[in-house]
Amino acid sequence: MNTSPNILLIYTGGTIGMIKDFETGALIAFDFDELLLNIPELKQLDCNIDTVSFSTPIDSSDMNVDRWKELGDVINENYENYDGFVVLHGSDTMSYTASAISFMFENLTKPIIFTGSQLPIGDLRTDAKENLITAVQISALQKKGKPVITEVGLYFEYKLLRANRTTKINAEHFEAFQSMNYPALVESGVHLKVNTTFLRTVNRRKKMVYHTHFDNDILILKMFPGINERILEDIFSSETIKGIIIETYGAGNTTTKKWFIHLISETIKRGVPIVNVTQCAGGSVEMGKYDTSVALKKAGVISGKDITTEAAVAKLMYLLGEKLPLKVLKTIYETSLRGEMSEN
Ligand code: ASN
Repeated sequence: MNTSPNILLIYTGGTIGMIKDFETGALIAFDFDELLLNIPELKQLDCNIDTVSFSTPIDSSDMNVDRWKELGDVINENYENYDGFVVLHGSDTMSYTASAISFMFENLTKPIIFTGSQLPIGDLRTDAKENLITAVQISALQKKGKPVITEVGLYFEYKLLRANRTTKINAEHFEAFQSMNYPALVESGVHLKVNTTFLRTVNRRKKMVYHTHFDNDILILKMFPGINERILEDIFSSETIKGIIIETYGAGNTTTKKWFIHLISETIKRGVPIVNVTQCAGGSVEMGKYDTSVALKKAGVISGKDITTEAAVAKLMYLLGEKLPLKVLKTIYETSLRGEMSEN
């Protein structure tokens, strides 16, 4: 009997599977079978790999809520039949999709590993082969017949990171992602070093719950000195917006101008949640630490703590989709659900 782990490889698009369009010179997505032909090494791995592809592979800049669901559905429908999942995805929005998938799957007991590459798989200097082969290997890691990784991870350039802690920080280097506020889960050198203490633990008795209602009526607002009152009034008065993320300075600071604080508190009073996330790559929002954020706290702004903007977007869409009363949404938002923020 073949007891090797069964892995489902899902191709959504991205540079990893692209070729040059001879007419325009631009990179376009191509057929998944050709991608596999470029990596015969996959056959040598000690696992059974099945593959499935988006009918039209896309550049990840075209990802959206419907496609997150399309991807989630593939995983959900195959959840019982596989020991692990590897998702090939463009790097540009990989952190957003992987964060969204982490919220979609509650009580995950299997790995969902995202990977991609900076250079197409057919390129001589490609980083795609190492990324893909190691991502598959990691997804197949087992201890006593059970998967070692039981969360959504992102593997790129020798590191497995918790996906909802990542940000794409480089469009040039092979090391394209960073996780400033949480250490690597696995490091790939001569050996695969699993940092067991940082892995998410699971309660296998709890049933996996698949959530699909993501509400994208949201906005990210980045603070900058000189931000314009009239423009903000126009935007905040929109009836369409159901949630706002403000990217603030440092530990969660904004201008203390009266009009701004008034706008924030009136918007929250209207029932629109506002989340405070820092513009800094590392560190945490601490409302009340400086005088400049005391008023935000009083107005009922939600603390995003040390969450990334990518995970903040996915979490807000997820919780809005759950149609919770504002108070409950605030409490749940400030709680770590999938390891996306530190507890304190
Ligand atoms: N534009 C590509 C994408 O995100 C970038 C990549 O995959 N490296 O689909």
